[in-house]
Amino acid sequence: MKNTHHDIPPALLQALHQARRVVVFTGAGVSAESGIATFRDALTGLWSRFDAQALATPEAFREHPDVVWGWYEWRRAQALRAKPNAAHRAIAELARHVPELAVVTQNVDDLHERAGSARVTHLHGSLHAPRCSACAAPQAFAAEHPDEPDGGRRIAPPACARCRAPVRPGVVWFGESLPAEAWNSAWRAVQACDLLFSIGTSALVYPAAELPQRALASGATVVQINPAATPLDAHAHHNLRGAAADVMPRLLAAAGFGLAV
Ligand code: BV8
Ligand code: ZN
Repeated sequence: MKNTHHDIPPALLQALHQARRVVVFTGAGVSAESGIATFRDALTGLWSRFDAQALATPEAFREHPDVVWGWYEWRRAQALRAKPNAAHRAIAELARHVPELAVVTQNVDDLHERAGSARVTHLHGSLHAPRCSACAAPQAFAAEHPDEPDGGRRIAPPACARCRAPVRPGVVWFGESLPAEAWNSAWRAVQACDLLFSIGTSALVYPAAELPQRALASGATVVQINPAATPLDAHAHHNLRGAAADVMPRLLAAAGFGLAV
């Protein structure tokens, strides 16, 4: 069948048709079209004077718990308002057309799950799993969430229901190690895959950014989807320049995996 979708290389379609184990590795760019600010530009208003890397740390939480908690509550409000976009849906649909597909995400929102992806590994935790900063007991959120479209505000973190220490966001901060279970399962999936998509990530944060390199080393085909260049450009077999919500549905259509109407 002639490839009517101009910029999906036939070699990529062939690799996709032959793939048995696929890994879809995603970053904040896959949620951008759902209105969730990518990590690098999640700093407006109150936080505009902070650098994301400085704010997403245990030190920042210790020094200004209300600024950090307020930032995460603002981001959680965004995530709760957001809807999965066509990229999330195409990734969920793709799993129906290949023998095995694992989603490994750096994102802390739950849009992959809400789009129907069954196997999702969160390397950097989740906005929806707060825990005690001292005894690590999981905490429930109070029903309401702050609705701060911008500017945000300081919010004192709640006290742990068990030991009264401050509750912290359930995410992995810079300088913290990734959850061993998540990292091991992502590593195993990448070792075994024959095709890895790297979608919407600047490929700058480690150890997550090692995963596409690992896939290349294991002989997998690596496909990158990003409107901008990243350090992965030089190594990926295919670089599809564009927005995930635009490219992913076209990729499935070109492969004859058209989204179920
Ligand atoms: C660890 C959760 C040690 C929190 C995050 C020097 C060299 C190398 C490494 C280091 C170093 N110094 C320090 C380190 C280690 C550090 C690190 O890698 N730093 C980097 C910045 C150099 N890593 C760590 O600290 C990690 N832990 O190493 O522990 C250790 C070891 C052993 C024992 C104990 C300790 C922990 C890293 C996890 C940090 N937490 N997130 C939160 O979310 O607040 S990472 C954070 O950045 C985000 O969560 C995100 O996951 C990650 C990467 O960002 P991206 O997802 O790529 O998003 P970004 O905004 O950067 O880019 C968006 C992309 O989308 C762009 O490319 C854009 O073009 C594209 N895009 C935009 N629109 C679209 C699109 N793509 C497609 N479609 C669109 N429409
Ligand atoms: Zn506690």
